[in-house]
Amino acid sequence: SVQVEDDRTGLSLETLKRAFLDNLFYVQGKSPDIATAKDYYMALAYTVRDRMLHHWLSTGQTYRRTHARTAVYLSAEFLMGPYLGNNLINLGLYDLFEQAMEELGLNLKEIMDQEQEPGLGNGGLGRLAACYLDSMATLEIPSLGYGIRYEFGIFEQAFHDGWQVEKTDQWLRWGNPWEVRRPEWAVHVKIGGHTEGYTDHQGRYQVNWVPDKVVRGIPYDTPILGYQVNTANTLRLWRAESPESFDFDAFNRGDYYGAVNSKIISENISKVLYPNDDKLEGKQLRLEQEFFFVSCSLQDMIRLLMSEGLPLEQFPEKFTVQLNDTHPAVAIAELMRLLVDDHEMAWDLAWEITQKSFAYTNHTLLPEALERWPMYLFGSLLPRHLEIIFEINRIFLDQVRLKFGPDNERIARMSLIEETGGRYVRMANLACVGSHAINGVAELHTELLKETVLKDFYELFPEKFVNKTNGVTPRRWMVLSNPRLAKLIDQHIGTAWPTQLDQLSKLEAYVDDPAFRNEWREIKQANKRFLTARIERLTGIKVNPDSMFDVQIKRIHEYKRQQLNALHIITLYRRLKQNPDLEITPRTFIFAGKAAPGYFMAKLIIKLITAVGDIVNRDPVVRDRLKVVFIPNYNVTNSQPIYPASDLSEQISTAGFEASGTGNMKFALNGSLTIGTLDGANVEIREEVGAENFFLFGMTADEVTALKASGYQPWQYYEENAELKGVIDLISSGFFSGGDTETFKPLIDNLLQQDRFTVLADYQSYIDCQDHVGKVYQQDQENWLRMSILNAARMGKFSSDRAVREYCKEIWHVDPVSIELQE
Ligand code: 26Q
Repeated sequence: SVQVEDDRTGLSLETLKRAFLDNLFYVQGKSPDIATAKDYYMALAYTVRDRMLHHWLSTGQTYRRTHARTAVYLSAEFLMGPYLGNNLINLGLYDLFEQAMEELGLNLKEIMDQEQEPGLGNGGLGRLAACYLDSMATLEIPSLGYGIRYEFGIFEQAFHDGWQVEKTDQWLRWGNPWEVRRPEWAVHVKIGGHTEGYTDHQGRYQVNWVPDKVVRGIPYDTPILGYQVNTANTLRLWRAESPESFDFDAFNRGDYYGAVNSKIISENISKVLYPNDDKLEGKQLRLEQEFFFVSCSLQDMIRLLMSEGLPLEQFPEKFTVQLNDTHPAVAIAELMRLLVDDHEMAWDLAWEITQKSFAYTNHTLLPEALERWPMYLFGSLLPRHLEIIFEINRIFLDQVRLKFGPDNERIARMSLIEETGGRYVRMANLACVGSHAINGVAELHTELLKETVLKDFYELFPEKFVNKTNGVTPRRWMVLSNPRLAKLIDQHIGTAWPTQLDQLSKLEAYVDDPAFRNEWREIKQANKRFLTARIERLTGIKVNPDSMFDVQIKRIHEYKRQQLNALHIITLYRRLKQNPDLEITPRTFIFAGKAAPGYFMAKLIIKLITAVGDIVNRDPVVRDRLKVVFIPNYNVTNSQPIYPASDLSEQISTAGFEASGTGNMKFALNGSLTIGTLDGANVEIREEVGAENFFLFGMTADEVTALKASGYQPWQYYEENAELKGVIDLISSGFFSGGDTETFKPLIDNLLQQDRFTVLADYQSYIDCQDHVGKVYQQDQENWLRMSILNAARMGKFSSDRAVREYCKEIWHVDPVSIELQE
């Protein structure tokens, strides 16, 4: 008899095709003759999702049954990128589905292009959270990610006249097939109001928080598959709604408008992601977001603990909670409140539980990015938490006095409350005091933390400080995004490297193998041709795939120094104008990245780049030797074809300012060479790949500090360097702004007068290094290829699997739990 495979789980080609058409019919309500590209995407997404549910349910059951110790990643941002391709890779079903689609006359890649990625993060910090979820699932680590289900993620970037304009991101417009709404686990979150003291029946003093608003948090769950394992963990994102019963009173008074309006106000909390990733704006709604998702998540953890029949005292054995920067740091006060007020636990025990539960990752050294909230604002939203923070602070400062004596300046610096020039709650201080571990994200960054922003805390708690150098997932950033290179690697060193990235070192044996070298070169060329077509489609600009692809893609920031890159382009352009027959290495300069909408200087840097492109790309003298393109709307989707196609990776931040960087790792992994400063993880990348395979320039962090201490005078560099002066003068003259001398004046004035990020001081070193890069690319192609292979071969350390293993061993003390699929 004929055995028919189940539509939802069967894996034969015939079943996949039938299941896909069934989903198209029964979920989308379409037959192929009227189906749109979006319908095909949705039908395919459901077909893949059906094949994940066994993994997901079995994983949850196993964790509950075994009381598995769980790593919780609390993050205001998760920049997950598109799911479809990644899920197919992790299920091991990519090739099969590609064939099934082909047999239906469809193209898998084109269907994948239909996905609207959830842009629920700004950049590095949010993407790191996503890579860590992938690694935790792959390593079979019981884990939960908690965050916010923003209705509008990071804005979409468009251009008008070379300026960035922002459009709202409508990622949910077509529905999201990857999430499941779980209203049965909704929780209530209080906001505002006041506190009242009372004495309970046992004669103990208690505090009651009487809020003036309550919102309902609804969890939306997304399965996070591990690579080639049965584990499917959960990403749980909270949406804010109004409690059904909340405005009953208003309805009864006949105040229909008021009741509906209060619903709208509640929903505002999860409406939009704040697009700043550097400067803190003390916005009330932002603090409400942070508290909202933290309170929802902690209540949910307590529910899970109790549903396993475990007592509250076991919280730190069941969960270890990683704070992704200070954005969720109010969790420390909220857990204290839940334990002390709601569950009537003694303060000292609650504090022990709290400190045992939390660990804090810092992602920045920029003082203006450190979160601090005006005390009146904090107290008006979270009156009880402010009292709790005062009490934590009182006990903590006694501890400081005990160790250091009456050092009032130290006390003022370490206090959880800033009191000079306005009063603020300092979230980094709260995070340090309430956590048992504090980590930076690269070796240099951790050292600088100990010497600068967290020095006092290091002196008090040296044992809490550890380094955890960032990593990236090789599944998305190689297997999925660079399939040709992944296949070549498979053929030479086997297929274990995606989960044991150190094995890439076996590629070193082939560095002189002519056949392997040829294939390596041809794959890079093919990737460049593919990107070339994409660039033409997106920008209308035709670039030469044989030119060097010189790439800087990341958020636009003065400290990341896209403006330095622009000065180099103008330098080359001037050289060509002065000597049209000059031999130079043909280059395509590729930029992508968003500027925070309120960050004027970052937007001006974008305008400078597009303005230089407009001139250079059209000038016949250049004869296609230089091209400048700005790829719009940088996000995970758009970044994936760029890394595999790049020759040169620009990692040129002022030393001491980029905490780690993770793009730097994606480039090197894909065989791109780095031009970079000794900043963040660049230092460790250079150590791994070898100094001879890395283009180093610029001052060290110590030299930057020393230069500033000695009174940095940027205009002297301008006056003493004729080529630099020529470049700056050309911009000032209005050459790139249609004769208008005002447009770029703020940028130029800033460089000449302040130059906080020492662009002019590093200019010559950068230019010299770039001249060298150009020579090697042009005149020593064999060596370039060798360096490219060695870079990839030596990137094993930068897998997020290594990073997650270190967190597990040294901070979380969580062990893997393997999953058997249940019937
Ligand atoms: C804070 C308060 C209010 C509004 C927004 C914010 C906010 C949001 C996002 C502050 C900072 C961020 C993001 C920071 C970030 O992405 N940092 C990067 O983290 C990466 C992962 O560790 C590092 O590799 C980068 O070096 C670091 O810049």
